[in-house]
Amino acid sequence: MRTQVGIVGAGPAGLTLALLLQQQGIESIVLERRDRDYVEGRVRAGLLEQNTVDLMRALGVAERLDERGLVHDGVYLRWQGQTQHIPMTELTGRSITIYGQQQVVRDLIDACNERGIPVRFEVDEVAVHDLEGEPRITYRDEGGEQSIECDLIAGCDGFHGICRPSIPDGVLTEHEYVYPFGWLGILAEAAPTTDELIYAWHERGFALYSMRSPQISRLYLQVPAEESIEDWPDERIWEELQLRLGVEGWSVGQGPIFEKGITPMRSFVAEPMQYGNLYLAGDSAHIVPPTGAKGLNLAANDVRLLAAAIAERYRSGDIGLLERYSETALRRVWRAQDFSNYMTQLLHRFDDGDAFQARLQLSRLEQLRRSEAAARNLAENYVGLPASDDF
Ligand code: RFL
Ligand code: PHB
Repeated sequence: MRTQVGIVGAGPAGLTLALLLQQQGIESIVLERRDRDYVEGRVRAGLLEQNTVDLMRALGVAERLDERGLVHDGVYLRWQGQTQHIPMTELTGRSITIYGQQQVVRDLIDACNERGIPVRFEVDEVAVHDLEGEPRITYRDEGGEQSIECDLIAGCDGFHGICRPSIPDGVLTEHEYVYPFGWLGILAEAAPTTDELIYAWHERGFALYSMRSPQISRLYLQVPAEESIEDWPDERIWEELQLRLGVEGWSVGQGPIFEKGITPMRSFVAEPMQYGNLYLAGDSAHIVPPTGAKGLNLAANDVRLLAAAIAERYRSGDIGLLERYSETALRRVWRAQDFSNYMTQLLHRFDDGDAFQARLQLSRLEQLRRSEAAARNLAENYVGLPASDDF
């Protein structure tokens, strides 16, 4: 088999890349280890920056997103019984949209199917070879051993994928910070009792009130990193959410919980995001803590830049954009790392509630209330700085 671009991983990065390439007349094959139901069922992110929504529209895959996405013009910060609204759109002219990653992935897979892009699910033993020369991908499916020759490989196989570890030792610099806590996340059949997301600072730890639809709430609690989900029966989750998010005369809307899990939190960047003819995109190259809601949006931005660079190579033979792909993508990656770290440091309980750190956090929250410049800085990063050729 032969194709122009071999894509490993059918998450948001791999699928979006395949569609972007096809728009430029470039062929690709997407290889995915899991089955389609598993990929579409994974509950993850839910907040799309305007840049990501624009990209989905440009790809012609935003019909359901435009119909069902919840457009938000601000968020609330809550601490010690007070609530501060950050009017994102007023401060930046941009908005965010709540639309589940599960829905994004389903829409992307449907579009690949309709447009005849091959996405092979349930392939085993994927391996990449000859990255410095004419690259090849091998894998096993029900027909036995398979091999695909290609011009370029896109490693869109997430943090635990095989592409990044296939780069020879000594090439990558890996930066990593693992936080001493995780997020327990739930989906509940409960109408949200808030119009915008609420990020709450609390002595007992951080909590976030998000949503998926007018009937479905998505909520998160900071928990210790080693926490087991068995220790969190539904009643305990609701009790803790009410304690951390509740204010006088108002409470979190409750309903049956139909999904719950704990996600560890880390910051990670591997650089450069390329080696020979292998290009990394999305979680395979970087992980951010979810407090800034950047993971999915960074994946979308990486492949926007990568697709443009690949298209330029085929159109004119100029490989300048490809050579600069990593440098360009990393500008936004590091901006998002800093912002995600800032949001995490601002809102989480660290070091057993160290009183000095807590006072610093409260002072920063107070500054967001008093200073429009501080609020605007948060808003600009949160909604995402506008996409361009070099950012
Ligand atoms: P993905 O979505 O992980 O997709 C990678 C795909 O590659 C497949 N794969 C392989 N395929 C073939 N061969 C192999 N050897 C393979 N190894 C792996 C995988 O099965 C998968 O289908 O990465 P991508 O496309 O870069 O997209 C990135 C986003 O998914 C990610 O940044 C966000 O979901 C991060 N994230 C969150 N971000 C937020 O902004 N808000 C959140 O609330 C939030 N929650 C989460 C998250 C990530 C999580 N993970 C990765 C553990 C919750 C979780 C549980
Ligand atoms: C979500 O809705 O899942 C979500 C929203 C905002 C975040 C993280 C997750 O910062």
